[in-house]
Order: sequence, then C-alpha cells, then structure tokens
Amino acid sequence: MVISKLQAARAAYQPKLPKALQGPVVAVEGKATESVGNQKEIKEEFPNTYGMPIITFESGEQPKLEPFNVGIILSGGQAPGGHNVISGLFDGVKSLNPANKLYGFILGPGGLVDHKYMEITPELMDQYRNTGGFDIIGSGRTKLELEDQFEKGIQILRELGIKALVIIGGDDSNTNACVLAEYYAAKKYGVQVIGCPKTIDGDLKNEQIETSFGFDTACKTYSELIGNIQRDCNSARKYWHFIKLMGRSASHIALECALQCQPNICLISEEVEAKGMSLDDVVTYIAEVVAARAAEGNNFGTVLIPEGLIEFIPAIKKLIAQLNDILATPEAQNLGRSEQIDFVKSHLSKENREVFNSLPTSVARQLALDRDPHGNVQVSLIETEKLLSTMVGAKLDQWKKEDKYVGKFGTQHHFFGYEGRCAAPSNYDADYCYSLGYNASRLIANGKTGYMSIIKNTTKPAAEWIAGGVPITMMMNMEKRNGKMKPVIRKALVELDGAPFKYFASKREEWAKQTAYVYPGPIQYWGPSEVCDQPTKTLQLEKA
Ligand code: FBP
Repeated sequence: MVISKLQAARAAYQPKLPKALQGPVVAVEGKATESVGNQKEIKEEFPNTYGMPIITFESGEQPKLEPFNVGIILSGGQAPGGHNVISGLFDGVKSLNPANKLYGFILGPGGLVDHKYMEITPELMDQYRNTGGFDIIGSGRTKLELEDQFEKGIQILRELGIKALVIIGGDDSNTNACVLAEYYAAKKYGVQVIGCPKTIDGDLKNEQIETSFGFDTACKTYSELIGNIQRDCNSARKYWHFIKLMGRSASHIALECALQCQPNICLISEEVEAKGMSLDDVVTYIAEVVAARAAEGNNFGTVLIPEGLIEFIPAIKKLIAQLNDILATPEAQNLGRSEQIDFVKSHLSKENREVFNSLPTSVARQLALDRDPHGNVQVSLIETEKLLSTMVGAKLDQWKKEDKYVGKFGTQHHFFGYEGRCAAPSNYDADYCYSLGYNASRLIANGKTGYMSIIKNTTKPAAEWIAGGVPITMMMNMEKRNGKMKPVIRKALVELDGAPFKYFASKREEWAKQTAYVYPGPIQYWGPSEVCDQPTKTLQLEKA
C-alpha cells in the first residue's frame, strides 16, 4: 500500500487514553437502570439484559484471564475513527493476553451470517492506525434481526473461539446488537455482545453518551468546505449557495456547521416541525432573507439545509408515515416499482394524496419507493437543495411582479455527506475512538454483555475522561418500524431548548443580515491545543 507523508506521520500518533484505562481496572457498578420509555414492554422483550447497572472503570486489579478471541463488525454508514476503535480494541485485547486474537467480519453484519471474516494481525492493524474509512474490513447495512441469522452467527463464533462480539454502529445497529446479546444470553451460548456509538449524524447521544464518534471530524470537514465556499461567495458576491448536509433525521450536523461558519441561513428540521411550517413557509423565510440582503446590495449568501428536512415538514411527515404502513403490507411488497407507485397512490388518504401530488415527481417517487434495510427513507437521494432554490426563485419572481425589490438571484448547489464520512479522524475522534475500543476490551474482560462502550467528560483533557459501559436497554423505547411497534434506541434530535440551538437562534438574524462568515480551515493535527484538540461547538455549549 502506498501511503502519503501525512498518513505516515499520522500512523505514528499514539492516541490518548483516560487515566483509568492506562493500567488494570475494576468495574464499579451503579444502581439498576430503567429504559427511557415503555419500561414494561422493554423489560418483557429483554428479560436477561434489562435493568443492568451503569459501569465505571477505576484503576484496580484486573483478574488473570485465559486467552480469548474477539470478533468485530462495522455496521452502517462510515464515520471517521472506525479504524481507531478497532486499533483500541486490538491493543486492549492484546494487553490482556498477547495470545488473544481479533477477527473482523467482512462488509458488516452480513459477514457474520455468511461466515466471511479475516484475522486482524499486528501488521494489518499498523497500516490503518489513525486513518479514516472503514476499509480494513468494510461495512454494510444488513439488518441482524432473525433467529436464523443469530444461529448462523453462533456457528462461526464457536468455530473461531470468539468469546465476545463488538458491533460498531448507530442507533439501529446497536438496537440489533442488544437483541443479539439478549438472544445469546437467553440461549446461554456464552458469547458477549458489546456496542460502540458510531454515526456522523450525532443523533446517538444521551445522558450517558456525550457524542457518537465521527460527528466531530465530519462536521469539521464540512465546515472547512463551507468556509471555503463562503470565502468564494464573499469574493465574487454573485451567488446564493444552497448547501445540503448529511444527517438522515436530526439536524445536528447542520447546526454544528452553522455554529462554526455563521452562514446567512441554516434551517433546523426540528424547529420546522415544532412550528408546524409548510414547505411554502420555509421557502418564504429564505426568500425574505434573500430580498432583505438584496435591498442592502448583497446579492449573495449561504443556506445550510439538513438532509432530513423534508421528513420534518408536518404534512410530509404524515404522508411518509402512511406510505411506510402501505409499503409494509404484503400486497405492496410483491409489486414492481411502477405498479408500487400506483398501489401506494390509490391507498393514500385524500389529504395525503393531495400532498403527494403537490410534490415534484422526483421527490414523490423517492418518498414512495426507496427505503434502507431499517425502513428509513433514503433522504440523501432527495435533492432538497435544488427543490428549495427553485421554489425560492419562483417566489422571488412572483414578488418582482408585485413590484417588490428582490435583486439578482443566481444559485449554486452542493451536497456534503460522503466527503466527510471517511476523513482522517481529528485528534478528538482519534483519541475518543481509540478509547472506546480499548474500553470495550475491558467490558469484555469483565464479562459484560448488552452494554455499550462509553467515554465521558470529553471536553476535558483525555487523561480526565471517564470510561465505562451503559446497558443498551436503558436507551430504548417502543417505536413504529416497518408498520410494527419495535424496541429501539431513542434517537436524539436537536433540542430547541438546548444550549447549541439557543445560541444559534440568538445569532441568526445578525448572521442573515451581516456577512459574518467564519472560515474554520482544515483540521489540524499538530500545533496549539486550541487549534488541534477542540471538541465540537455543540458539545462545548452542551457542557458549558
Ligand atoms: P449511519 O446512521 O449508519 O451512521 O449512517 C448515516 C448516514 O451517513 C446518513 O447521514 C445518510 O443519510 C446515510 O448514512 C446515507 O446512507 P448510505 O451510506 O447507505 O448512502
């Protein structure tokens, strides 16, 4: 493998660990836990893994263990730092006994079911330390939920002498990790399952999980690009840039990038929903800012759009809920794509059919057809940035006819998502991910299953970080998926009474009028700590 000079220098970086993980540990148990919602139903679904205590690791005497092997799976969308979770786990497992082995299942959960795996050797591991991407073993979106898959899994786990499986994923993958942990515990198969909180979307967080890994690097990467665009925009002063940002449901990425770059407009899906805004309301809001800037002679600007926006517009949300129910029926599933559209249309309520028919054909088709394996609308395929700029253009034309001054409206479109998911991890993600992986080895050594690896206090220097585990059932409630009520980890959306949104809301009028752009520049690995080691603004505001 040919590597760049930066990659070679970065390979030598030794990620930091919390003090407690720098030597042998003991697990200190807290009180019994409850799920965040639907306690009775979740307890019934998870009789063996419900109610376990939160774990904190402290320095202590680690009991001697026989050699054991561990398996690892990368699940879902790529997020910077995945290789560091693996290197942390690798080093942690080897520190317990150099004879321990780590096996990676290839291309996600499907690798476990299909018995596709590879041993992660020291030589292989060294090629991937502190690099972005998930390419060491690959990732996939196969949903692990059927008994047959669990049984196929146990065959290979036994064959390889694997005592514990670590699943690196978002809310859906960690929900499935918990279902698997419960199944193996109920069957007394003796295999532990540990989760790790990953997703650039930043929506796997709660009182125990400060942030999902990858959010930090992805937002810094997008902010660098947005900053560059803003500088171009402020140099030429002739375009409005419509920039869609990844984040399937929650608007955390858009909000963090707004906090970093101070654009003229940033839409927050959660606010659009809370205010019951229609698509026309959103368009009017943007058009008003465009017209107000034009009146000051500023025919340029930037608009950040979270990719999940469409799903949060109340009328469209209702439509999607009914579409999901219709698509989940056996009749719908046996149809071809064009027949499916007709079937769906004919089964919609009058109100939903009207909304459906009012959407541009490409958006309507997208909403009606494509779902990922977890039943989510594939919002990354919907061109919301073009939809909005076209509608804003039409609104401005209409105002012009009514003699309102709207200036000139030239547009450029961007979608930042895949550009950031495999970026080389920032120092924050490099350290956080390595610690999450290393910590997972300690959860395994302490016989835990159905836990997620957690590292807290991360706005402080790494030595002061707190390591431990949280029972996955604690984060669950019941939600409708594919037409049925299911236990799932509760997604963390942007809180409108939370500090990051409140700060943004207090500044946005000023940012809309003035050109107050900030140009954050590229991620730095070496240099002053305030440049290299800062966590996201979201986390800093949440912890302030
Ligand atoms: P995860 O939740 O699996 O981490 O993935 C999140 C994400 O990057 C979203 O931001 C985006 O909508 C989606 O994945 C894109 O999916 P795909 O990689 O299948 O195109």
